[in-house]
Amino acid sequence: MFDPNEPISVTKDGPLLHAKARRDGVETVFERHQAQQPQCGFCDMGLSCRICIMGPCRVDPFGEGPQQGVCGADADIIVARNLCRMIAAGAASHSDHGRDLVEVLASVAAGTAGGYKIRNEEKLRQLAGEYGVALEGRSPGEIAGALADAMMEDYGMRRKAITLVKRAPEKRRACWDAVGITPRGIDRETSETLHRTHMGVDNGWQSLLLQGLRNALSDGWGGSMIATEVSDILFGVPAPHTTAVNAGVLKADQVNIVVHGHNPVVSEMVSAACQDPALLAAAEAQGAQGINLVGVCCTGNELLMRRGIAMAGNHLMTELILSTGAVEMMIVDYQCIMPAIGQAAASYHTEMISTSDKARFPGMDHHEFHPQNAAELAAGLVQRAVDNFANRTETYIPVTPQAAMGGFSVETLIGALGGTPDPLIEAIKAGQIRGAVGIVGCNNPKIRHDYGHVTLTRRLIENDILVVDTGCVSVANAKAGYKLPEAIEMAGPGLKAVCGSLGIPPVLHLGSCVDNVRILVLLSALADSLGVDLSDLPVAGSAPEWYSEKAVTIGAYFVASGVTTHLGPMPPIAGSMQVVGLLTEGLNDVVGASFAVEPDPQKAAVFLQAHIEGKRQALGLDHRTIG
Ligand code: SF4
Ligand code: MSK
Repeated sequence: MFDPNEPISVTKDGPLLHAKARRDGVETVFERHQAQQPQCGFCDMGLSCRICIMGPCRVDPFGEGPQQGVCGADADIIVARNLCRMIAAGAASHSDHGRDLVEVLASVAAGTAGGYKIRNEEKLRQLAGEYGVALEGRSPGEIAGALADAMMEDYGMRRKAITLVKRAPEKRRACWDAVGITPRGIDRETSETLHRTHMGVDNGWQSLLLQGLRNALSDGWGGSMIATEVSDILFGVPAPHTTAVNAGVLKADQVNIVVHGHNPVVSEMVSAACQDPALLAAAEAQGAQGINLVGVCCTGNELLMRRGIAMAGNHLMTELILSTGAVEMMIVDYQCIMPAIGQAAASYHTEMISTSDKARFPGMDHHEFHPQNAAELAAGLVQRAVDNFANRTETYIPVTPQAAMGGFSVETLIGALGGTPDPLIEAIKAGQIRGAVGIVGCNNPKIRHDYGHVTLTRRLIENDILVVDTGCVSVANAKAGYKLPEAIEMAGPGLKAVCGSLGIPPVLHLGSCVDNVRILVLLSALADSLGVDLSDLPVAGSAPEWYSEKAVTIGAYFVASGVTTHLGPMPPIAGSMQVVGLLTEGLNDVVGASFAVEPDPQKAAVFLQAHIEGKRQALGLDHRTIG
C-alpha cells in the first residue's frame, strides 16, 4: 500500500512530479487511494452484491453472519456473477472501441470520412479474404465497405462462431467447441453474460464462469482483434521506431499537446494537424520552437507504434504530467481517463478537451470528433493549444528523456526473423530462449508505481525468457531502459545472443491494450509451426499491476486460449474457494491453462520460470529445475 513517506514510483520522474503536485496543492490518485483506506473487505472478496434492489446484500466470510443474499444467492454464485460482470464490462469496452473503428472504415468506404483513408491496402485485402469478401474487380473502397459489413455481422447473432477464431490453432478451436465456449457474436456474448447474471437466471457458478470465458474470447478473438486489424488498415501496420519516454519528453520551449485514452481515431488526426505548416508557423509566432505531441496510456501506445511519437507516461502518471505546468492541452478519448484530471489541470493553464460522444469528464471542454469533422476539429484544437502557449507560467520538467524502441507488429517481427517464425522456434528448441511471457496491463496504486512491471521483466530476461509487452507496462519497461538493443546486456546469455544477432531489445513493445491480440496471433503462428496447441507452448501471460475490468477480460481470454496467466493484485474472488479453485487449478483440465495470483514480482518470476520449464519438459525439450 502507498506509504506517503516513501517515493510513489520506482522511476525518477514519478516521485519528483508527485512532490511538485503536492507543493501545488494538487491531489493525486495516490492521496485519494490513501483516503479510501480501509477499503471494503466484502467487496474486496467479491462477497457483496447489488445486482437487485432487494439488496444490497453481503455474505459473511467468517460464517457468523448471513451466508446468502435476500434471493438466496450464496458466496459462490455472488462471486462468480460479480467476476462475470467485470469480464462483460471489459469485453464491452474493447469491443466498442473496435466498433468505432469499423464505423470509420465504413465511412471511408462511403467517402464521408474526411481526412481518413486506407493506408494499408495489403492488410485490407488479407482481412477481406479472411472474411470471405470477394476481391476480384473491386476497388479498395468497395472492399472496405464489404469488410465493414462483414465485421458488423460479427457483432451480431447470425453466426455460429465469430470469424477470426479461425486464426486459432485447430486443437484450440476443438477445445472451445468441446467445452462449449466458442464465441458466437461479440455483442451477443456480453449481452448473454449480463442476462445470465441478472437475479434468477444462471445460478451455476461453473456455468457462469464458462460463459465468462466465452465472453472474454469474444473480445480477444473478436472486438479487440477487429480494433487492432482495422487500425492497421486505416493508420498503417506498426514498424519499429526509436522514440523517447518519461516526463522529460515534454519540451519547455515548445507547445506541448498530450493525447490520452485508447482509440487512435482522434489522436491520428491531432498528429496530422501538429505537422501542418500553418499551425507550426502560428506556434513560431507565439515564440515556441514547435508543436510537441506526446502520448500517455494506450492512445500514446497507438501513436508510438505507428509514428514513433514519444510517451510521457502511463496510467498513474497522468496527473503528474499535468503538474509540470508545461502542457498546453490534453486531448482525451476514452478508457482509463480518471475523472479527477480536469480538477488537477485547473491548477495550471492546461486546456482539457474531451472528444468522444460516449465519454464526458468534469472540468473538460467537449468537442465531439466524428469521421466527417475530425480533420477540421483537430486543426482547430491544435490552434487553440498554440494560443494557450502565451498563458504558460513556470514549467518543471525534472528529467531527461529515456530512449526506447517500440512498434513491433507480428508482421515486422516475423519480417525481422526472415519471414518465418522458425528462427524463434529454433532458439526455443535449442534452449537459448527458454520461452516467452506477455506482460500486460495497468498501474494500480496498491502497488508501488511500475515496481511490479520492471522487477518481473528484469528477472525474466535475466533468465533467458523473452518478454513482449503492451499497454502501461510498456512505458514502465521503456523508462527502465529495457527497450533498447543495448539492454541485451541485462539478459541471460541465450537471449542476449539471439536478440543481439537480430538487433532487437530483449523486451518487445507490441502495442496498446487491444493489441494483446497480436500476442495471440504470434503464439498461434508458433503453435502451428510446431504442430501443437497454444497450451503446449512454453509461454505465459502476466498482469503485475492490473486495475481495470478490461485487464480481467484480457487475462480470461489468455487463459481460455491456453496461456497460463499471472495476476499481481488479487481479483475479487477470495470469498469463494470454489471459484478460486476452478480459476487457479480446475481450468487446467478444461482449457489447459489457469490463473495464478502473486503480488510479489520476484516470486511471480520464479512461478513463471517454473511454468515455462514444465512446458519445455512436456514438449521433450531440455528443461531446468526451478525453485
Ligand atoms: Fe441480494 Fe440476490 Fe439481489 Fe444480489 S441478486 S442484491 S444477492 S437479493
Ligand atoms: S491504458 S487498461 S491502465 S494498460 Fe490501456 Fe493502461 Fe490498463 Fe488502461
